[in-house]
Amino acid sequence: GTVPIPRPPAKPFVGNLFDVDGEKPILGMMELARKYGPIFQLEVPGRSPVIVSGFELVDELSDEKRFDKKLSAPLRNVREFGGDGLFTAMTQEPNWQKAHNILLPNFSQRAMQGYFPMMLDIAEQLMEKWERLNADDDIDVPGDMTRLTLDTIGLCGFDYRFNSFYREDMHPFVDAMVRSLTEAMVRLRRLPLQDKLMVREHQQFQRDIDFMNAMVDKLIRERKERGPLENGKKDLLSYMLEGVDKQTGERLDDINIRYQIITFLIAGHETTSGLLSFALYFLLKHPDVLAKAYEEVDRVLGPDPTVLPTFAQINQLHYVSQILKEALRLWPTAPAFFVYPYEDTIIGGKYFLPKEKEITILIPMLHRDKSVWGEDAESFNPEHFSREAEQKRPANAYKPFGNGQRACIGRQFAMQEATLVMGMLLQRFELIDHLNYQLRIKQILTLKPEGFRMKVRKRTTHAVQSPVVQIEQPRIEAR
Ligand code: FDE
Repeated sequence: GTVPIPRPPAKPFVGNLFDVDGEKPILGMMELARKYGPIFQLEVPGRSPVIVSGFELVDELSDEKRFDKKLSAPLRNVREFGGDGLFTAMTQEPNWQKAHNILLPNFSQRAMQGYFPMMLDIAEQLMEKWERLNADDDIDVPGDMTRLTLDTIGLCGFDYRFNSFYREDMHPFVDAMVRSLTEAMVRLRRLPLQDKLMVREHQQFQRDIDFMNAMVDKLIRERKERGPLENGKKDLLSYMLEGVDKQTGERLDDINIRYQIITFLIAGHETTSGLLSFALYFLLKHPDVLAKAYEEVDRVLGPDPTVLPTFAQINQLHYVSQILKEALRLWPTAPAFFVYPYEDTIIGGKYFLPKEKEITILIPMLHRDKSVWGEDAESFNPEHFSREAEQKRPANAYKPFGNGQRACIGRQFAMQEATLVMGMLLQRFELIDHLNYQLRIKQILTLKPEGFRMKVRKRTTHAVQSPVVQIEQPRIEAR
């Protein structure tokens, strides 16, 4: 037999709409998960999402024979500007498979080498900015990380320089994007009639969408006029324009390419900037971890910041990558994904789910499940990603990049970018927690540490004086 899914008590008419904080719905759901357990159901006007965070249930929901990605209410709102781009397309739409086939090879480990010089270009701009700060200047960490990640995806994706480090304010694309993402999220809290009355918000939403479309359409038009990039250089846009899907023999059309570009600009920078910000926050609060990270960076990159890191060296920063993974465990910056069952089904041996039911996978709580992460699941400890720990842990315990064929296509891209930047920062700077910053979470669909500021000072002492890896470098590169 089946048992009912636990439900927090609901109020008439609005149900649980106000049990979950409108500005930080993920934090509200985390609290409910602590109270009601690994599965519970909310009552919100028009829908009744099931929220799952226990490992065993998520493990079952990861079975792609039974479950597929759901275009949930938040994603349907994002679809107004993401269109049938990869993120907001349904798996069954022909454009999803087509774009997936065309673009997947451009995110392989091998493809990453091609993006490396462009990533380095933008990373150097961040280093130069921080090197030139005065002793009393402090840093808006998420702000600078957003500049970095936007400029990186702009350059690697579309040979476009947002030049965010050359301006005080953010590029107008960022404003339009942040406003649209915010609107996509706060709409969920409005009752249907109430939403109809938000005329100004709807007009602003439309203006922002028009702005993003116009900017991106111009980029595509200009590239078509100008032809391929010089010296055989390839960016994502070249692959989108040239790529042919082997399955159908078709190319992507211009409207779909527009949606892909907007998707990549958004997906490629919001989440990675949050990842770098959380990782820096954790380093500030864990001097022992920071010391180990310095030790590794000095050993692998050497003490001389004028010698730029190579692709091979960045791939050797294992401890740095453990730190990043651990940051994504506690605060996965894309904190939820959604699935539905193809057919009526039962999970956990007792919970009935009707066909097509929307299920939210609440990643931060999955990542705190003590049955797989151990008693110290709540604390920051990069040893959770030591080789032995990773081997022992079941695959579906860690899902910061989503699941299966609909998992993040930019995973390697984001990890390479973040490891490079973290390595270069640690090679150069001491981190100073001058405000004794206390973590507050900001959510605009993705998560970031709110109001996080710190200072840096150029490092004077390095653990290792001679760069050991420097000697091996030519050999590694020759492979
Ligand atoms: C995707 C993704 C996901 C899934 C979602 C769902 O399921 O709904 C997730 C969870 C993610 N993603 C996450 C993340 C994190 C980070 C750091 C990132 N991510 C990053 C990035 C970068 C880039 C470029 C990207 N990313 C992109 C992307 C895309 C396109 C997608 C969609 C895919 C398909 O096909 O579906 C994703 N991403 Fe990420």
